[in-house]
Amino acid sequence: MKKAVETVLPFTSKSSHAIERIRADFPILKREVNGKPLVYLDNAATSQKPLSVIETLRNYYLEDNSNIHRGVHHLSQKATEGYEQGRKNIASFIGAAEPEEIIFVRGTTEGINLVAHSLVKEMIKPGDEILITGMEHHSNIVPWQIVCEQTGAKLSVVPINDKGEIIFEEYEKMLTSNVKFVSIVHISNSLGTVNPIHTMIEMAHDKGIPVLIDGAQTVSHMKIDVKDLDCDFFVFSGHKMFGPTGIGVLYGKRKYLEMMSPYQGGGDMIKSVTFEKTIYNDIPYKFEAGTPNIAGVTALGSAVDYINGVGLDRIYQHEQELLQYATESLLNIDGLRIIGTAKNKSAVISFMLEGIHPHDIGTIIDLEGVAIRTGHHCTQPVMQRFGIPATARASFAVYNTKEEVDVLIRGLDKVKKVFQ
Ligand code: 7TS
Repeated sequence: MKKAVETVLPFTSKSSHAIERIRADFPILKREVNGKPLVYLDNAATSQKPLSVIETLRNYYLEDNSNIHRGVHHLSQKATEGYEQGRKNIASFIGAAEPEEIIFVRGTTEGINLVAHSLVKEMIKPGDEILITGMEHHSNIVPWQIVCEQTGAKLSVVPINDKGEIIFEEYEKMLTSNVKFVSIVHISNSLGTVNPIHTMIEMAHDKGIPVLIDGAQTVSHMKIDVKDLDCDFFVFSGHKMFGPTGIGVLYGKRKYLEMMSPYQGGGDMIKSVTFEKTIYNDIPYKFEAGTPNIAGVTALGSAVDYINGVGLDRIYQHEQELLQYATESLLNIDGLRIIGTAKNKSAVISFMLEGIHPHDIGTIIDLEGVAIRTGHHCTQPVMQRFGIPATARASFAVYNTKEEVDVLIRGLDKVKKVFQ
């Protein structure tokens, strides 16, 4: 597999050369939108893809396309190799004890649903509680509501403060013996809050409660070690970490994965089938029924190589600089309010402009080639908490620059002029 970043350059925001090298890896960043150079600030929704990932996809279909785990012929072996290499890459990327603890799913959403249905639904009783926080994405709310509806359990929600931080004393109080499962987001996609999950996991474990972490906004921005965190499950999506859409990861501790029921039945997830009885396959295959997204996993392995090539420490440092610069620049705009002012934030900034609907901001700024997200960001309860219908959101990745922040600010000045 080709590494896209071969030379390590000194990497700070002042080192525009290093960023230019990274930008050159992402062909889409060269395109224009509405006659202006694209300024892509919607990375929390999905990241752009480096050429190495695109080439891996292309090469897979050009050279190796075949089904996996079931053929002795050369192509099937090559395809299986690429797929299982993807699993190994992901396992070492997040510090899993073994590749068997990595289950490939469609994305964060499917990973959470899998745990909800194959584990929690089966162990939870009427009167038990599932605990989440007030800043979850809908995909970490609705699956639990479905489980609660079907079992008579209760969904409890830890409140957040005006900065968009978890109220810790409440979390502590709410971790009662009724709670049978905790599912929390690491980084909020609408507020940018980075939750202190290490401590939160420890507190839940002190009471013997397993914990799932929604890492959708984490893995391409911050180093994760699931062994060090000691989380029981960790889920994320490939498309937010420079990989393709339609592929995601569920990490689970072996002891849980082994006790869980299969999520779907079909080919590959079995050892033997008779009409009387089916013996399920070992993990991870027990959870990967049917032909999986072979190209997606292979290319995800390549995305991991890409991130490792750039280095997560340097990515984090650059994005924090962008966050600080963008926050200061935005706050210079009269009538601009930032929603989500936690002490520990990722480079995601939700904001409102007094008297202007976020959708109008998004539409007008698009004419300047700037892509930001507007709406509730699939976190309607967060909007309700802050008493707002929607926000405009700029979210950054390693390839973004301070110059792009300046384009955003100039665009917002134009938006204000239109509405004056
Ligand atoms: N959890 C978080 C924290 C997310 O940000 C998202 C997607 C998901 C779960 C669901 O991920 P999926 O890949 O299964 O869809 N967040 C966003 C967003 O902020 N804008 O579009 C998708």
